[in-house]
Amino acid sequence: MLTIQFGQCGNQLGHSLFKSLSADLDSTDTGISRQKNSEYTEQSFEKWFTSINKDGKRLSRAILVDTEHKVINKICKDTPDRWAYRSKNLICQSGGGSANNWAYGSLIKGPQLKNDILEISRKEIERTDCFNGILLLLSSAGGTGSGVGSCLAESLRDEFPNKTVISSIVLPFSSGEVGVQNYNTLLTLAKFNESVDLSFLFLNDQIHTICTSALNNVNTKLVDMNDVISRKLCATFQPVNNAWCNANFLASTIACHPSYKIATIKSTPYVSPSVKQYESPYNWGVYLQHLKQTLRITPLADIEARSPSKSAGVRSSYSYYKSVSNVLVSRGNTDGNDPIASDDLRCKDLYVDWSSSSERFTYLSQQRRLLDHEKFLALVTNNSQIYQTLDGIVDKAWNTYTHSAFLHQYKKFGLEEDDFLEAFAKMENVIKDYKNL
Ligand SMILES: Nc1nc2c(ncn2[C@@H]2O[C@H](COP(=O)(O)OP(=O)(O)OP(=O)(O)O)[C@@H](O)[C@H]2O)c(=O)[nH]1
Ligand SMILES: [Mg+2]
Repeated sequence: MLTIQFGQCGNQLGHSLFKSLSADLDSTDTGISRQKNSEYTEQSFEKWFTSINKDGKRLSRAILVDTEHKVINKICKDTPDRWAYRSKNLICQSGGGSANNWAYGSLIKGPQLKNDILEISRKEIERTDCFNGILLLLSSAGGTGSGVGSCLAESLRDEFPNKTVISSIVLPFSSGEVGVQNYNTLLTLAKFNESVDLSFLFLNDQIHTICTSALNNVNTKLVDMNDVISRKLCATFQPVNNAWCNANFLASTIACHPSYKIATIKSTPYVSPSVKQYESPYNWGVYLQHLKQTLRITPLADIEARSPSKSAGVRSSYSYYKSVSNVLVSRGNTDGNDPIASDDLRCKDLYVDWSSSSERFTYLSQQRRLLDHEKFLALVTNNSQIYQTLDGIVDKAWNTYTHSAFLHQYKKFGLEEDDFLEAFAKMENVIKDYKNL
């Protein structure tokens, strides 16, 4: 997997991801035999790292891109003993960033940086025997991640038409950030939906609630939120027992229909470090039901951020958002007297009528523990719920647009009103498709 990290959020999130991956490789509390563990670590290393450098550190297969030095300098100083970035893979312009402006990032900065990024990507792909895919990390609200990221998503698609490209896009807090965030998000999602095979969306509001509620962290910072997102990504992408499961398989399974390429990752449990030592994990069944609840149509907000509960039975009267596809990944021991009844997520009423029963649900497992979790479950879900989030963003962007607010900031870098209208039309189509599921 070649990871390309754009802008502040992309780089900070990527840094957290590699910290988690490296910690997972070094974990000794694995719950499986040494032989099996070395198979796992070998596969994981090959996926995310290229080699060991002369200081004995793992070299991450990552490209870091920004239009200012601050963030990349900061994370390079913070690299722990066990892994490092390849210094030639840092692509950083000196400047003041892209000023939260998608047009500036996409139409000015992107074209300036494009050749360097493609050149390093080519080298990284040549270094790999069995290339897995490209993972793009960014936020949609600023100028670099959203704009340069959009420009590169398109260029990577042209340059590597047969490689799988997956994006992880962080959506802004719904209030209290910059006025143009909805424009930037609209333009980013419209571009990515066209260029990449699959996009994972992470909502900062939801991730923040997981930190404050499930993890009981009243002083939640971005670094804590990135840790939560990283665990979701690790749970999804770290090796599983099913050897055929690579990035291409995941993208084509989750986005099995070309009109539906957006997914979220629900996961459980989140246990605050202060209570971890006193808490023994629930049976798999409790976690499974908890994740199933996150698919329910309910006025209860943020079910994922609540604690799993033994009494959370699932009534047949519940109705669920319709899914196009779901992939469940379990990490931890499912042998012995606590098996996992994954078929519970196979039932027809969770899915659209037209999905084929063999395609709509996939269960992947890994007996090895992930990081410090005795049990961890991730549900990668492509379902209709996402239309509400998208609708909210597009609605707010449209409201700003009808007042012609901020438009001159975009026009001065070459973005026309027609480009906006095209993005609105594309996203309204996506929303309509998801809403009609
Ligand atoms: N989850 C998370 N969100 C972040 C992080 N850093 C920034 N954000 C969010 O990202 C958005 C701002 O985008 P940035 O990534 O800072 O912007 P950028 O891509 O560097 O673009 P410019 O600074 O405008 O050049 C806001 O919605 C922030 O809440 C992070 O480390 N984690
Ligand atoms: Mg920035």
